[in-house]
Amino acid sequence: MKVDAITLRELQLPLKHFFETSCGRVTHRRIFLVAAACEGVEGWGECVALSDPSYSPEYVDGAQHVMIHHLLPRLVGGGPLDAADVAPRLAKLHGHPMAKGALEMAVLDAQLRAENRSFADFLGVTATRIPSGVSVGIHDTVDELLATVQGYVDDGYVRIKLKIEPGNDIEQVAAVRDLIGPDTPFQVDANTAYRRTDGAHLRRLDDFDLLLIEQPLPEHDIIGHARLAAEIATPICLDESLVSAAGTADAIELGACEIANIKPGRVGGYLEAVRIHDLCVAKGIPVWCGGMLETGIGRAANAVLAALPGFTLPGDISASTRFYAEDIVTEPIGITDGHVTVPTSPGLGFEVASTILDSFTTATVQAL
Ligand code: SMG
Ligand code: MG
Repeated sequence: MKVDAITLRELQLPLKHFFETSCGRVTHRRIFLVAAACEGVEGWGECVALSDPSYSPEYVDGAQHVMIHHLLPRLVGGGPLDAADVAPRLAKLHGHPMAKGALEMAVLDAQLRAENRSFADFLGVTATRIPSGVSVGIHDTVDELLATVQGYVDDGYVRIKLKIEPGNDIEQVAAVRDLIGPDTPFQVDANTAYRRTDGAHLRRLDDFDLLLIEQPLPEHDIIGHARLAAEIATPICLDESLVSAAGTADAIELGACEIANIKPGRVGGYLEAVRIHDLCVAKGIPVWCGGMLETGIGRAANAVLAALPGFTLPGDISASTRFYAEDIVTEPIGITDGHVTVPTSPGLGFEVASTILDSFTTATVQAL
């Protein structure tokens, strides 16, 4: 396909309730979308970078800058392309998987729409629904936390994930486990908040029968995660550390990654996400699909990816209404019996509602 034009859009979406992690508190989500016009069809990509580099080195302004000044000239300089050409064309440019992944996503969406083909068909998935888990932020009080968790249990979510950090961990985990009972799948996410010396403290989490602890240590500390995996019984799951299939293979070999959180945006796009899925299946490592507070655009595509057979644990693919009062797609992701229906419409599985989109758009850049 020939890429005729690329439009970058920025949106400001207020969160229904603040979302706090050990990285900080988010009250609004700055959403960065890429629209690729290719031979009469339009494809959309959602860049998962946050507004500041608190979760990963990438952030919205940086992603836009690198896209405009470095990625796009290389991408279109090579002539017509399809989604599989995006990563190889950009490979000489280091890093920036979130910006690269958003471009690949837009091209893939356009390509599938041009072929009148669904992402589900492209991936060969057969599951029609996937289990839905919810990610719960750090709260000011345990009572407020329990009220929030009870609400999600009532909504039908099949798995609870709780954000933790030093000082907001054992007591909160014990209270939530007590509330949801022994049978509800439960996991925690530290977003790099602990250090190698915290092994004895984190071992206390072994009492609560958690599915996993996600990214306890800093992203580059693969050896530290391997040592921690030997020290505690709760399985170690990596999130921030995994930015490529090659790095994931190394982390698995070193014993640092007993479970993998796959976020397409974090690893450079859906095609690399599939490669990580395939690698983990081959190595016997369970995977699940993470979330980055995406709009219905990213959520729909994630719901298709998570229907691949290696995704044996519920993902952070909650309803569109979990974070936002309004969504920018025509059919927001909904939960029925704790499950999300796998979208099967042509493209990545969503239709953008242009009037709602326009009402939240704060900036538009004609990048190409
Ligand atoms: O989209 O449901 C979602 C958010 C899930 O907790 C979530 N994401 O580390 O896994 C994670 C966080 C990253 C974003 S907040 C800093
Ligand atoms: Mg995480």
